[in-house]
Amino acid sequence: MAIDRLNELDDFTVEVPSWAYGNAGTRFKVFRTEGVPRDPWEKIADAAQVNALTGAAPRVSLHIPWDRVDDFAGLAEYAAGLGVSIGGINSNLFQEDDYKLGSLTHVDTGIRARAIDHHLECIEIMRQTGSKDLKIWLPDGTNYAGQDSLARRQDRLADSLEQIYSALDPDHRLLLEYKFFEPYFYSMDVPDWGTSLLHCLALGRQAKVVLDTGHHAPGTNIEFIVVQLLRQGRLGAFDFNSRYYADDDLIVGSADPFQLFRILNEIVEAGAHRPESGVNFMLDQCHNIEEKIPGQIRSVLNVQQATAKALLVDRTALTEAQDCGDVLGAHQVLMDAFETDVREILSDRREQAGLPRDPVAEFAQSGYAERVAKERADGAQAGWGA
Ligand code: PSV
Ligand code: MN
Repeated sequence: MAIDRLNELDDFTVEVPSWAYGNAGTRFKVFRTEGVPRDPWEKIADAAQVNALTGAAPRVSLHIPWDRVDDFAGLAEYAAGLGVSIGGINSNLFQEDDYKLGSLTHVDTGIRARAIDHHLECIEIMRQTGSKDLKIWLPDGTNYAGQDSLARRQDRLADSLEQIYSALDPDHRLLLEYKFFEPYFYSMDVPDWGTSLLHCLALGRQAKVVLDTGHHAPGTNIEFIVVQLLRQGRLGAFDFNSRYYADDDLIVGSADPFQLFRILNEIVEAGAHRPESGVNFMLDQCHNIEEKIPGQIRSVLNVQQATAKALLVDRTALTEAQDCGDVLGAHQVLMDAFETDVREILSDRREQAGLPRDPVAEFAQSGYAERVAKERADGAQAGWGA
């Protein structure tokens, strides 16, 4: 077992989403939780707790307009003071009446221009916050066959993306996320990794694909998609979460830890866990019924554990077994790593780094949750759409 490779975890980090700290729910009910942040500043303060306790979550993604503030440079400075930086800037094209029939794909040039302008605003926010990633999830699609021309929608999308891409700075990236259904159910305009990749290839080197683990049909072999995107140098980022049914947005590694391991095994095999690879390991989750900060800590630890197991895989033995057709032998090498309990080793490593052995327990004892519940008793809590 490749124990010494665990040092490669030293600079393996996970980006957390600002929206994970606000209230969330389903279309049936959004539950309120005491102490939930009321604004982006408080969301960042909560995210900084996750980093302080895990040492592995130094960036926070923002969602615009939810996280719009008057002073973005000030927000980035505030974040830096708490030991974190601003990560990806997520645009939002899913909450405007104008976008009912499409945003970047809309037939009306005025509405398309509005959607493009929103991205120009996001790019300006990137300049002010030092963020390098513009993340676009396109919620456009149709509900009925024949409702619109699938081909012309692609043409309009390509043109809109080109206008956004040309506004990027040379060190910016455009990250295009795909999703096979929802909010539309007959067709989505970026339903799969192939469509996202084709648009990225047409745009240029600064365009990469985002793989959200909840955005595939059941049974999809996600690690295969990871391999293909890495082979093309076009895997820009993950939105990690877990699903049982659809886009459940549950804690990463909770529903299917083996799938998470298989994904990270391909990542490690390709060396893409290293920061130089440019793959941004982000979370995209909602904590509807569980406490949010502990939920985020658990998520970071789950990704770290799966990565540790992937690093433990005896790659020499694996290749040997694979090359001589030893089917069960090769499978066993992988399972040996997956079945290794790495929790104590990771606690030891945290302790050596001056971090708590058990970040979840440490948070519970810290009194932070009780303190913010009092401080934030008044005012409107942040949540879906705010
Ligand atoms: C869409 O389901 C999505 O995965 C996109 O990344 C959005 O920005 C995000 O969820 C909002 O949680
Ligand atoms: Mn996502």
